[in-house]
Order: sequence, then structure tokens, then C-alpha cells
Amino acid sequence: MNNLLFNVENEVGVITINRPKALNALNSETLSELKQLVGEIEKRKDIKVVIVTGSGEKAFVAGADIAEMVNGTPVEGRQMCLLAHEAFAKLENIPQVTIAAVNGYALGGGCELSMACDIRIAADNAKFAQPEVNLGIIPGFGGTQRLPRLVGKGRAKELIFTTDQIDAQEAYRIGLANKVVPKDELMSTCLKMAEKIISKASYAVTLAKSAINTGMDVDLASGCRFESDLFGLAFSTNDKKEGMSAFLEKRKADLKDF
Ligand code: CO8
Repeated sequence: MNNLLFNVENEVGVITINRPKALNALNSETLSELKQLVGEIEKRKDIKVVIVTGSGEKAFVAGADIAEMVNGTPVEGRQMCLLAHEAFAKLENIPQVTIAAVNGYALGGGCELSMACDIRIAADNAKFAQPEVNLGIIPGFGGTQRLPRLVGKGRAKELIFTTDQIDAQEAYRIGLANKVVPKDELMSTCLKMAEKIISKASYAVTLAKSAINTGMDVDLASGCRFESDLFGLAFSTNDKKEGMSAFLEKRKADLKDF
């Protein structure tokens, strides 16, 4: 991989977008690499949580690569957009929990990448924006769809129409960031949260993720029906037997993968 770093430790995989000279801007090659890497991670049972971050001090991801787009044709623009959709949808729906460690600018495609993760932890120097209409384009990596789902239609429209850059505290206030932490504590906070999630019944966490993701895209009755199917499935696991028995026997549960 030319543009990504990846390492795994203690069941946590860390993907680092690594194009610091371009503030980690996402070009087609990076998107292809991300799609391939996420496809590999999806199959790995030894990874329970994935953290996505950007290299360097300044940026998470400063957007799609403007230098690549400047001379692009409509067909090429659409292709890049579809490639990002595939990569981000894969990331959004992998069985593992994903945490965006937002370590600076999360602009345009960077904000969109963070929104394809389950949870966003922002360093106190993080800045979020959807500046696309300054460039004569619109958010094209899912931003027109995921931002309103996260912060509501009115706030999403304001951010996209004005291109206003918001700081980490404002992102937290509107529900875009789950937490704001001093920048030096960003990784340790993400790892601590990962450790907590890993200590739970991991198949149940995957089922809950799937129920939430699917439920957000369907009507309430269909979502609840899907939830009941997954709830039933959870009854087939050893972790359900162990978790409930441990509670009744007043001891700590020994939860495993299933
Ligand atoms: N693409 C390409 N290069 C970039 C990008 C980018 N998005 N952002 C920064 N860079 C490069 C700069 O060109 C510069 O390169 P060089 O040193 O060779 O001149 C280097 O990174 C450092 O950047 P700056 O000198 O500008 O650093 P500053 O500290 O002065 O500013 C900012 C930092 C504020 C982050 C500034 O770089 C900036 O405004 N960047 C662009 C932000 C932006 O508009 N992002 C949105 C891009 S569009 C997008 O994401 C659309 C997604 C959907 C696409 C659909 C597919 C077709």
C-alpha cells in the first residue's frame, strides 16, 4: 500500500491515511487501497475494533484530492464518487466496530470518511467542514446522506450551504463528534474505548451494529422486525447463556466471541 499504514495490536487495527504532504487528501489510489484493506479486515477474526486516523499533526483528511479532480471529466468524477461509496459502505458495515480518531482537519471527504465510522472521537484541534460548494461541487463521498442522518437536515444544510468550518466542541454539540479530548490523549482515549468494547460479547456488538445500521435505512416497523430476528439469533450464542448465568450467579461473565 502506498498511501495507508496498517497495524494490529491487542485486537485493534489502526488504519492511518498517510499522505501528509497533501494533508492526507483522498485520491483514487488511496480509496482503492482502503476498499481492499477493509475487505481483508472484514474477514479477520483477530480484529475487533478498527481505528481510522490521519498521519501527522495537522489533518485527519483534508478532503478528496483536488489536484486529481481539477481536470476530471464528469465520467471520472462519477467513477471516483462511486469508488468512495463502495469503500465507505464497506467500512460502515464491517462486523468490527470502527472509531474515527479525528486528529485535525476533517474537511469534505475527510468529514465524510469520519461519518462512515461508527464513532468519532475528536482531538481539541479538530476542524470539520463540508467546503465542496466553494469548489463548484457537492459532497460526493456520502456527505449529503450521512450528515443529515447524524446531525439533522437543518444543521446539515447549513453546514453544506455555508461551508462553515466548525471546531471540535461545536461538532460535539451538534452530535457530529461523540467526544472531544486533548490532542495528546486522542489515541489513548480511542484505545481505551476499543478495550471496553472488546470486553463485551463481540458477536452481540456486531449484531447491535447491524441492527442500527439496517434500521436507520428502513421504516420503524421493518427495523423492529429486523431487530427481533437478530435478538433471536443472539439467543443461540454461548455468550448469552454465560452473560445471563453470570448475572444470576453474581459473578463476572467470561464473555467470548460467540
Ligand atoms: N486536495 C489536494 N491537496 C490538498 C488538499 C486537498 N483536499 N488539501 C490540502 N492539500 C495540499 C495543499 O495543496 C498543499 O500542498 P503544497 O504544499 O504542495 O502546496 C498541502 O496540502 C498543505 O496545504 P496548505 O498549504 O493549504 O495548508 P494550510 O495549513 O495553509 O491550510 C487547509 C490547510 C485549510 C486544510 C487547506 O489546505 C484547505 O483548505 N484544503 C482544502 C480543503 C477542501 O476544500 N477540502 C474539500 C475537497 S473536495 C471534497 O472533499 C469532495 C469530496 C467528494 C468528491 C467526490 C468525488 C469526485
